Amino acid sequence: PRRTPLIAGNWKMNLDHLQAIAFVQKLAWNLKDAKHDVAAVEVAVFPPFTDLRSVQTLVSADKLPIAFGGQDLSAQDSGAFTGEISGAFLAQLECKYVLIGHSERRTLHAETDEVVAAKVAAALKHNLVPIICVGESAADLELHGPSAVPVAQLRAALSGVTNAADFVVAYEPVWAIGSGKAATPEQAEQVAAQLRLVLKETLGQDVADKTRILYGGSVKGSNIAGFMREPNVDGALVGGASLDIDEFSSIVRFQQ
Ligand code: G2H
Repeated sequence: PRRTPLIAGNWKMNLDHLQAIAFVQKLAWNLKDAKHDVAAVEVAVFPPFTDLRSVQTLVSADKLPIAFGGQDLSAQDSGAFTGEISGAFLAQLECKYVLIGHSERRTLHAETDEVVAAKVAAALKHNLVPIICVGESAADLELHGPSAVPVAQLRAALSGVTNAADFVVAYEPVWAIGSGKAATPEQAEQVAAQLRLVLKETLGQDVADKTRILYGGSVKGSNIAGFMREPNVDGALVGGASLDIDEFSSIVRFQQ
């Protein structure tokens, strides 16, 4: 089954709103220059919350072929939750996607599988497409092998999901994040195939066939093509290399 590849740039806590505007303008220019076909490869950016309004304004004014989303959301809709951002707010800003359960949220903000599942439900409620991030640490890898932890995390995240839901899975081995030491395409494929089996078991063959599974962890222009050749890898979640306009553009053009 054909799945449209997705190249997603997770800016993390980088690029203020002026830098965000400059970046999106340059990215749009590069895509136009390369006659980029979004039907062939979808491009998305995940700026800090404070940049989203600027990105939305640029994208909607010029109908740019760039999707965007938040790096997190609250499981709640509104109320006394100081510092939190609701899925309703993200949807109002025309976010298409939202990252959920990134390893930095899981480790630095103690997000459990239950919290992740609640956030997935909140995203779907507000018609956002969750990008559910899963991945094992170096210690997990040694103790349980490559796919046990990501498989368990995905099962937990999907516990409240219905058959019709549109979502994306991102496999990001924690040992490969920001380390410069990416997984091999074969390692990524092995886990992605296991994750697709989970999709089939929990939500059926159609969902397993249509759902995109991304690889993340030290993706760059020089290694993207190898990942994209794998049958179960449908794109990439890019951190550090998504902040460099030339590097990110070369990742988007992985087919050339
Ligand atoms: C993993 C990834 C993007 P990087 O966190 O989500 O970051 O590409 O810097 O390893």
